[in-house]
Amino acid sequence: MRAVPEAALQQHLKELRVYGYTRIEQFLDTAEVQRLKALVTRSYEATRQLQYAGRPNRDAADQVVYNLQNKDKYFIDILDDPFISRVLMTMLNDPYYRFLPSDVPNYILSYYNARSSGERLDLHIDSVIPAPGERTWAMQIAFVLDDQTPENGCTVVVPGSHLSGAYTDRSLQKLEPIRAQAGDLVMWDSRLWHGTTANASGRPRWALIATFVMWWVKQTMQITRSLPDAMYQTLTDRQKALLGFCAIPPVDETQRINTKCGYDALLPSVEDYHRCQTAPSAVED
Ligand SMILES: O=C(O)CCC(=O)C(=O)O
Repeated sequence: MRAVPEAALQQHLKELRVYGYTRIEQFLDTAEVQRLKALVTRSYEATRQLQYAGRPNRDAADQVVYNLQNKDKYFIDILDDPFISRVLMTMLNDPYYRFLPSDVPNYILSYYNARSSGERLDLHIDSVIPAPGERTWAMQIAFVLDDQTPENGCTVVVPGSHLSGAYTDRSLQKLEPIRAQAGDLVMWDSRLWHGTTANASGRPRWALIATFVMWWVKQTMQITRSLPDAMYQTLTDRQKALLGFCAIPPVDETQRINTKCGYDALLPSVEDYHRCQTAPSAVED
């Protein structure tokens, strides 16, 4: 992943604040794109027979590989890039977190999928509720693995709509297509009205979409429960925190009195978290 100069980083932050999205051109080099595409294809083939609950025709609308963090460590490593962390810390770090130093992420991963467009994806927000104002609590980043155009299911946005304080208007006709190239990184405030065009090309349009939230927001998937322990053992403390292991609510006050904690409270294995969550401490009369 290429280094982004400070002046460019400041511009990307300005674009996020004003337009609600920004595009970092050629963030990944060709080898990185190829490596990620090969991993996505392998994961897609490996999960092809899997039924997705609530989606009887799982590939009818689009193709999705869920929970990339469980599939290959490289999917986690790319999230921990210095530029991405700087931007997301600016947007999502809680300055009063206390249990971690102020120069490391305290936001967490909520949802991490690879997606190839199929049918049109209607305008939506992923912040769940709309709200105007400078602060957001959810951000999405897309690693673009195929050139995307209005013909093959590119992302579309309504610039500035993150500040509207309103749910989407799906009848809006004039939408901004993001014509990104393979290797680009697109970042947006999850309050932004966004969707995709239909993919009429007959070819895949893969992008990796990671949703990050402030530490107190409930994760979309139970990332800390489903992560294979073999993967957990390879992670740095910072990566464990990024996946939410420093933001698991305690069972009760004898375990901890805060949802959030620091690296010092991380446990040796995923099994240990399961045990903590299922065995409330015994309180004797
Ligand atoms: O695939 C895309 O470009 C956008 C996906 C999207 O809107 C989402 O994951 O919320």
